[in-house]
Amino acid sequence: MTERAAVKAVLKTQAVETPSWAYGNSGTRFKVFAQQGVPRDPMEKLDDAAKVHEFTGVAPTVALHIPWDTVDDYAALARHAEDRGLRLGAINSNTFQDDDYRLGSVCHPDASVRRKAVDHLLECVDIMDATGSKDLKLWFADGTNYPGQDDIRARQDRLAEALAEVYERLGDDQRMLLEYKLFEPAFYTTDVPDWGTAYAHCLRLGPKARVVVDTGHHAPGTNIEFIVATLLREGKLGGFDFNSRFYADDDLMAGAADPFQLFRIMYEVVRGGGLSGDVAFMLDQCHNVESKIPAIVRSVMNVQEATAKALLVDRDALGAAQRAGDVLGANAVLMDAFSTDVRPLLREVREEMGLDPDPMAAYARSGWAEKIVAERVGGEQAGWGA
Ligand code: PSV
Ligand code: MN
Ligand code: MN
Repeated sequence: MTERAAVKAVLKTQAVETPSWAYGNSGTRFKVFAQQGVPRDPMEKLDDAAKVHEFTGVAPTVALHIPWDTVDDYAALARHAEDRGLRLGAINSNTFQDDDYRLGSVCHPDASVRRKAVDHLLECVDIMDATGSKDLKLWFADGTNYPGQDDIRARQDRLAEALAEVYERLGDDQRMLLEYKLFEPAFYTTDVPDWGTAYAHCLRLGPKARVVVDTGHHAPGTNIEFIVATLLREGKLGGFDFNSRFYADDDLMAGAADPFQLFRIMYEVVRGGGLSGDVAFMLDQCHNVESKIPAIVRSVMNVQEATAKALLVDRDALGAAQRAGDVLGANAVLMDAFSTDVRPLLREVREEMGLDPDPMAAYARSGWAEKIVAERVGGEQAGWGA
């Protein structure tokens, strides 16, 4: 196989998971701009996700968020997905939208609130059993706003206890993915603020617990690819929530703000064997002012482009330059790959997969956008402003 053919073979097997909440209306704390034709229920979110997969060929799974995607029959929802060539992906818990969670959920000082939160997490595992989902994705809004508000160490103990109970409930082929976030909604301490805290908890829990890297959840200037390299090296990288940011947790389209950073991350993934392993590549974005389905198609394509460039790095030449201490030579090898226009290669990949080489144009021609505007009235909000 030529090198080009090998790169194309990897790209054909890539899988990017799209989030159900990206298909619904969303906004900022100031305003949710309702768009026409957005899904009215979880089934319609899957119908839209099926279009993203139909035109990109590499988005076969959809993450759910409970209770935003609550249905009576999860097995039926999984069948609805299967009928459209999709599978249900990670189940995302929600312990941040109930009045009881004002002072936290699994870290709350009151044991009855902690019980309620853990019960919700256990219910999410029940849902995984019904949907066939492999991953439980946990993000906690827990934290404090003022020094002295609560005991930082006691909150870690409560967190560990809650995670251990949920971990025990996981089936043999189910995993717990723990996500960290520097700040927001808490502004003084956050209980899982960084990869080190998440890693420490996952390490104690065991092999089924892994860390999720959301690219929007770091301080400005953080070297995310270093975190990725370290977690992969330790066998603890569970997956990504891809999105891009200019300031904080902006949740813009992956690869829009800083394609070079996405390339550097994907290079460490390739370097660490993360493409052929069990790392989940998820999007976690909101499309507040742009059309949602094309924005998700574009994001998937941006991840593909970064991956293609990462695969094109001449690793033999890079290694030789690194061993020789050739700083500029090594940097040039990496930059050559980043500067390559991989769009023709990806067009070929799509043609060989029986797809239109231009997913954005193919979606626009498909008539789906007009159909959903005509047929769907009163679409739902994703949950953030709900
Ligand atoms: C909140 O910051 C957040 O964006 C986290 O990244 C979660 O993954 C997501 O919401 C869904 O709960
Ligand atoms: Mn996230
Ligand atoms: Mn986030």
